[in-house]
Amino acid sequence: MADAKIYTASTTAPVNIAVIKYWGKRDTKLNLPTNSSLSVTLSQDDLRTHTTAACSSQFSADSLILNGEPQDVSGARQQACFRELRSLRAALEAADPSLPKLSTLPLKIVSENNFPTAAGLASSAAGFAALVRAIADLYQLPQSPTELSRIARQGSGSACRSLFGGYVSWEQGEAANGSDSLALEVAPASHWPQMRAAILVVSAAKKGVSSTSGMQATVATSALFPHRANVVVPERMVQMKQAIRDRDFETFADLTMRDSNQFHAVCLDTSPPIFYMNDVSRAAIRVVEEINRLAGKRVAAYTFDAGPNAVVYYLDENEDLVLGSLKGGLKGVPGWRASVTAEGVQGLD
Ligand code: 2P0
Repeated sequence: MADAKIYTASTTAPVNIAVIKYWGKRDTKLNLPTNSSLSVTLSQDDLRTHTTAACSSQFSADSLILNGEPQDVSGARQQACFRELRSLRAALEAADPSLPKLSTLPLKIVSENNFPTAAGLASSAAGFAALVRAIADLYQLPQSPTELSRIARQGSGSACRSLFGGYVSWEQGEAANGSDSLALEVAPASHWPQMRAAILVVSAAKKGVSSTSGMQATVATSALFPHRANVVVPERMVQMKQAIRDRDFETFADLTMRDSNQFHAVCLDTSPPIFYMNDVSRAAIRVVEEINRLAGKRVAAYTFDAGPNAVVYYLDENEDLVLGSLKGGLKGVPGWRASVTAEGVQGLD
């Protein structure tokens, strides 16, 4: 009689918010980017995906349930992750015939976000990082977070950065097969524990233009884009890594704000133009610029992804000043705080 056991593993994965932005693919199938990027992983207290992966001969087909809603798993992204993880498991099973043959069993993935999905809060990053880690744990794979980041990248580019906590780079790589396009830890969260991030939820609505289609429209039509990808970002990656190593908040803040603004500039330079920020987003920029002007130095840094919501980085010594000014200057916008997490994905079993 066939083994009808249900094997399970659960995990949580954090959101990461880029300070040097990923925008543009050189290979849309493998999610290979046109430039490297760098992010800060946020605390799981506020924003995280919880995922349970199960496999059993009792299941009839692969399935995925996100926030209680069945999702299509036939898409290339999910299929790529399932295929790669299964082949790693199959290699283990081939090397040790006493292992249960999990690689051939249907998978059932159940995932919950504790924040709005597809609202520009990096939900796909946490989602695919959790999916990959949960299945890797289910299969008891020995691969490192960097090795798993190659697989998570194929689910969603930014997901590769959520395999680590703290400060994480995604090195764009050169290989056509993506073997060197992976995430590396720049510094753990403990390196700079004073870092804080305030998330201002301007809108929880789904974004109008998906990142995947928006970035390809930018690659195809923006005249500014090649300069950003080929000249500006490579220099900024070097400077940002150094600023993090030196715990130099002024430089970190300057680069973060410039990079957010340049990302939104190439969106505006896309034809037709893409607008992710709105009037409240621009009001948040003005408040942060004013905080820094009054302080006489950069004590706060805004950044915006593919949506209107702001993330403002600051050091804990400036918390009262920054949060007080944001609340005073942006009446009615709920904000909350998330410290930088010490860990990336966490196995729960
Ligand atoms: C980032 N974003 O670096 C940038 C900044 C949005 C703005 O990564 O097509 O959802 O799944 O690889 O990862 C959003 O893009 O796109 C993103 P896909 P993804 O965080």
